[in-house]
Amino acid sequence: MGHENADVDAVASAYALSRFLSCDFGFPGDVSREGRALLRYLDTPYELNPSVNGRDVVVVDTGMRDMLGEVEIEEASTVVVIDHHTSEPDIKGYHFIFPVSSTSEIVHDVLVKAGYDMDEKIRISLALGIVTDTAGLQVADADTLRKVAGLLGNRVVADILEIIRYEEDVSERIARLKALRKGEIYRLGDFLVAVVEAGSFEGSVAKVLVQAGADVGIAYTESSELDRISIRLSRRAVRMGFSGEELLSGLQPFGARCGGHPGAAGCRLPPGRARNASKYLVDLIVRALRERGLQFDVRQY
Ligand SMILES: [Mn+2]
Repeated sequence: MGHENADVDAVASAYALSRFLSCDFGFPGDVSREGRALLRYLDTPYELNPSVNGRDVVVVDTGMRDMLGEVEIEEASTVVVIDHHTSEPDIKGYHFIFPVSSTSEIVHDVLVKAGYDMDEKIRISLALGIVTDTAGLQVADADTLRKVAGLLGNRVVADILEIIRYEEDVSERIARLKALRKGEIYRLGDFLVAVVEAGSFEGSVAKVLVQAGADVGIAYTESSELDRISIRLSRRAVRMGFSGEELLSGLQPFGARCGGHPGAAGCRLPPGRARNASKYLVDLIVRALRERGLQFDVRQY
């Protein structure tokens, strides 16, 4: 079982492990669009919001209870967590955490050690899991690259990435364009933070803010049921030691359930809180920069 809004790494790991273990696989809540594209290619049945009562469950790509949504993991018989995120897991069970590129890389290593003969679908899935979790191999080291080389066979990366490409619909493109004419820009010395109310497609909107020049892009949506915040960081911000996942973890007082990586993270909050929580994120960034000894006035545009 992967995590909520399962990304390609989670889908690939869950699929490959389910083939290896001859078991079912599934995801809590929804699957990301890229994840769904991979599932279409795999063309294999999977469960959404599986009942885990009395079943043995391997949770992949997260160790955090909050990332399992409605799934009552406490009802499972045996729980194993396989993850590459280094945060201490709070899901009870057997933990196998390795600080490598992706969960797909861990699953790859398990299958290779077991002498399991991976077919094309497993190899392509795991390659995609590694490629997407390493920003298109940009942060993959030699060891990881060697594994991807083995998985690719005679295909090229651009070729397999076509599998998870999805057509952006017109409403997503409008949400991105609208982001460019609204929101607040905070200048903290030469560090720029942009905050926008997105309405939808927060991840996509936050990304466009960074592409347009922000060091940190924050996009939020408030709704009557559930608020969402997405955060994206420029490479420079990550190099400076900022982490989107870490920043969002500061939103626990708002009742936020968060997950992600240094460069990209997201959270869900009870309704009516995302606007203030986003402002609070700006305060956290201001504080973090000042703690580094940087002196500046906060200017807002
Ligand atoms: Mn991952």
